[in-house]
Amino acid sequence: MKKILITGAAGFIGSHVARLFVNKYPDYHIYNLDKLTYAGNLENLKDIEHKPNYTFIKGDIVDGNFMLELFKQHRFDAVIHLAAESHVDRSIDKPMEFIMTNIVGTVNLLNAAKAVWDGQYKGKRFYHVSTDEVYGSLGEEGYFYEDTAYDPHSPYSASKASSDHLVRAYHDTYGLPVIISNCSNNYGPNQFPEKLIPLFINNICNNKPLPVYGKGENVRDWLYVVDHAQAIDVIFHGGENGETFNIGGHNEWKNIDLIRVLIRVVDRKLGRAPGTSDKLITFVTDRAGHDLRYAIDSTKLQQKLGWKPSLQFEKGIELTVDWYLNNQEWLESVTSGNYQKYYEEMYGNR
Ligand code: NAD
Ligand code: TDX
Repeated sequence: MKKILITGAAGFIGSHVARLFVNKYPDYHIYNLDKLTYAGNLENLKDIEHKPNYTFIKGDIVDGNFMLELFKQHRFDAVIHLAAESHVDRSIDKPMEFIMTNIVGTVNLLNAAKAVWDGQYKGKRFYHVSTDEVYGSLGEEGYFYEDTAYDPHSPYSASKASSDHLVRAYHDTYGLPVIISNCSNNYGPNQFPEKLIPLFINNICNNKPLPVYGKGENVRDWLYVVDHAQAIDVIFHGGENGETFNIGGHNEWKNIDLIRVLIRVVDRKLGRAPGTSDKLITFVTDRAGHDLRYAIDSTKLQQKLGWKPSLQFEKGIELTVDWYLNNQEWLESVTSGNYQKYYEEMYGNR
């Protein structure tokens, strides 16, 4: 049985990746290693937590000794590394946690894999999940390609860029069998309500202001989270060591246009007259270092491994809004800290 360590699988994207792997590959054992920060929530995994091929381990990737001992104990065949501090605004406020988790934590994982695999790399894989933000910002035209030079602007994106460089360095220097993907903005169920789409759905429901940074003219390329999980599956199994793949939806939206779609869909589902929530739009001071535009070219992934996004954006937004409207308890528990209680009840002091 293949033993796969997925880091950060109590978070947004990680939970979708863990669900896909646990259900699709009964002959793999999935170990979810997560610190359970504010962003990690075991309720995201309720439907798989009792499966025989799934184990949760609470731990911090910043603790290098702990990571090494864990590797020695379980002798993982592969790592899919998603654990990170992931919110740009928090990185502007408090960069150090991003440096520790995203850079030091990644190096700890690389060191543990290197030590335990000890040059026996056949059948081994270290998959690092990264972001398109490492490439910096585009103007009105053009795309990010796999060989676009790195040019990060926020502490978050600089910490992810740094971790990408280190992962490649361990491949080039020690031969570690690594693979990297850089994905555009994800949206969908289970995203913590600090990111644009879930925050604004929640605020529209509660008639709270919608804080649009600057003029709302920044552009993001949105991908449904399950499509990202499927891309990770395809790359994990079909990519070659040392390769990079860009993942994106070819689905660019100016923030203000996306916000108007959200307002229209949420108002309709709540039985409000069209345009009711337009008045909630509130232009606020721009984010410092705010990247203007991200757009991914994922031709390599589509042509080489046959992946493509499965969902039209309109359908994805309907599914996402429905999920948040039907999961008010989840929203309350992730924002109130109740999930900590859930964790203690479920897992005690393990
Ligand atoms: P998230 O913030 O929802 O989840 C991160 C998870 O990592 C949480 O469960 C958290 O508890 C865990 N974690 C944080 N610090 C840890 C530590 N020190 N040790 C162990 N676990 C720790 O993030 P997400 O949006 O699901 O992103 C997952 C990964 O994908 C990140 O690496 C991120 O950079 C990347 N990514 C995200 C997006 C996006 O749009 N959200 C796009 C491209 C790439
Ligand atoms: O309140 C807000 N108002 C606003 O105008 C928030 C939270 C965001 N925005 C803008 C900033 C961005 O232009 O919306 C856009 C999207 O913002 P976020 O949801 O914070 O995402 P972004 O900064 O683009 O980064 C995301 O995509 C890449 C993820 O958070 C990263 O983890 C991922 O790597």
